[in-house]
Amino acid sequence: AFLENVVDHPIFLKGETTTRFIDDTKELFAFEKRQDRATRLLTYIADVTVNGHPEVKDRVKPKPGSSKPAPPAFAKRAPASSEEGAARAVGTRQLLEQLGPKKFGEWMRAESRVLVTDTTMRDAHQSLLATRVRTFDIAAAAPSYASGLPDLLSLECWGGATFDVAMRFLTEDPWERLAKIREGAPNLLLQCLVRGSNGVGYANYPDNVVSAFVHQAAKEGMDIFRVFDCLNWIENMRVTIDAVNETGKICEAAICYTGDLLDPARDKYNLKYYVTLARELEAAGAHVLCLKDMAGLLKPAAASVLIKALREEVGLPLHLHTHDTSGIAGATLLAAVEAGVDAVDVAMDALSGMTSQPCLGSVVAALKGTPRDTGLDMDAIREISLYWEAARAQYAAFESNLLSPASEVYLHEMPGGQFTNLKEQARSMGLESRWNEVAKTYRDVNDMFGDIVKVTPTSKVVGDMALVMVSAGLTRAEVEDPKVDVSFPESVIQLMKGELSQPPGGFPDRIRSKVLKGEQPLTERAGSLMPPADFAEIRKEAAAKIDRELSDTELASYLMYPKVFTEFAIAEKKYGPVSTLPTPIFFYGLPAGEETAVEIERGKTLVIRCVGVGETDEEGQVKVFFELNGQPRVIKVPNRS
Ligand code: BTN
Ligand code: 3PY
Ligand code: ZN
Repeated sequence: AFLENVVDHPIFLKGETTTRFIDDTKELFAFEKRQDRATRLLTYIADVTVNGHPEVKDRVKPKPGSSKPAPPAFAKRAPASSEEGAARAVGTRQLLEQLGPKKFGEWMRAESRVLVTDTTMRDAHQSLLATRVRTFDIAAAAPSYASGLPDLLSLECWGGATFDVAMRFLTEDPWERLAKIREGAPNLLLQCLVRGSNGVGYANYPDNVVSAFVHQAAKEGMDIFRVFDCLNWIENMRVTIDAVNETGKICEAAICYTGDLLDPARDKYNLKYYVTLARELEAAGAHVLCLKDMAGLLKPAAASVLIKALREEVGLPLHLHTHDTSGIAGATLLAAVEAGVDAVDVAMDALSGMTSQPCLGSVVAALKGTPRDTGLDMDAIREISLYWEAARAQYAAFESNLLSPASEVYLHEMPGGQFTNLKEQARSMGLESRWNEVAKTYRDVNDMFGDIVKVTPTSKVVGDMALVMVSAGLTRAEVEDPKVDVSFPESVIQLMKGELSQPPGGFPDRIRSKVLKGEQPLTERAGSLMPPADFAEIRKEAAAKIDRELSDTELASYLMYPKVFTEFAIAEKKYGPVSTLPTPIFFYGLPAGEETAVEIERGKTLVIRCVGVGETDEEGQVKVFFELNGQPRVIKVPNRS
């Protein structure tokens, strides 16, 4: 059919085919490109059907017969009227466009409603499902939020660990995810998490890399940048804060909460500490201040004291982020509301609780009829939550076995996203029965490092060290003893050198000098000592690796994760746009006799049916028989199982 189309084409018939023929008749060749994508997807489906997906190997399977997640459709409704109702024609996104970031912050602070951020698309699945929720399921929910919950402040949907995991484990492009959410929810602010000069990675990047990343994300539709540093070192946040301010988007600077504000024995992190940071962040150019309780350590009584003080001492609106690991975070949120917090983070019911955020629906219900009513619609919440419940069922492989709240979090202080991960890591090292020891050792490492803020990447370093100590049977005293030989993980060496961030006054001498073996740590910010990345040169280097040119977003990915991006791009070339496959097919393939419709781009759908899987031949190859849009297709893949 292709050849006939070509030879029948008027240009061809007129004998005017030149080297421009392909350029001038793209419609013919678009067909071939489509065909190619289909073949690649069939190859992927054949492979995963025969061999399984490595990410779910030996893991719990979803319950058979689970219902397909169907995002609810709502009739378009305007946001609830408020004094600014008229100005807020559509949603917070339009309000930001009208007001600009500074006035937007003032609006937040003046608003009597508690403003609500839904974290389901980022922190909730990062904390409950090892960050594995795919673009397919995330993007599908965006229009439901846009129409059903137009009064939300924002959707936290990007950054943090999602950037890395998307490429590394899900073979998908994080920028494509952002574009799809942006398209699906044009009225809501989109929010992301950036680790200051550690970008969305695990150590400092050159300043121009971090800055370019922020500019690119703003260009692709990101609105609120929540910026933090893993040791609350503001110097490590300035480049990011400045970059956000250059874009005209909202700079939400975060203070990480740790320790126990009301414990006089733990006075390193006292009220003065937080208030000083808050003032400095306000002066640094923040529009919103976030209190980021990444481990869920903020108790209700402490929240009352801290929120009141921060609101009195700075003029910025205050956004509270917490985790429900201890089971008491709902009470913390209500205490914070009472104390005047402007905005809170919650996760949609079906992905809330435990190491995730408190339950959105319950918080909304608790505030109904009070002066600080959120204005959010309970029916819409229930329907959207039902969608997430069905979506979550597809990720059974990534569920942790955490069945109840855990007050032990006050001992180890692990961030929500790390708790279940580290438990799993300990399990895979055969340390499952020794979890209490791991938890206790994690705390010992914290103390040995000088009682530090633990959040990515410092939390990972503490976890690495704790696992080394438990598996080698080393105590803190032994690790600190100059006479005992310890092989420190690379991440610990990096931390002590100052490549991630720096605590005020540096790390304790005892451990630092032992880890660095006399080498001097950095005294300046690591990123400031790195030469600026030569974007043109790096673009060339990357293009050579993947054998094609890179878009600007791809270059931004490569700059953050050169190896991970390269492997992703090569896998994408081989398997096509796997992000368009429904999740059960992505992880488990297509059983014989089943059919699926795959929309590879808007309006272009492939109907794929698996007819059967053949025997393995002498060369170890298996034929998988498909129908593609009704036409028979056979794909041969190696049997690696
Ligand atoms: C990658 O290699 O970066 C992408 C992961 C895709 C793995 C596919 S899934 C089907 C097949 N089975 C494997 O073990 N690997 C491939
Ligand atoms: C991240 O950096 O990914 C976090 O979620 C920190 O809390
Ligand atoms: Zn969090």
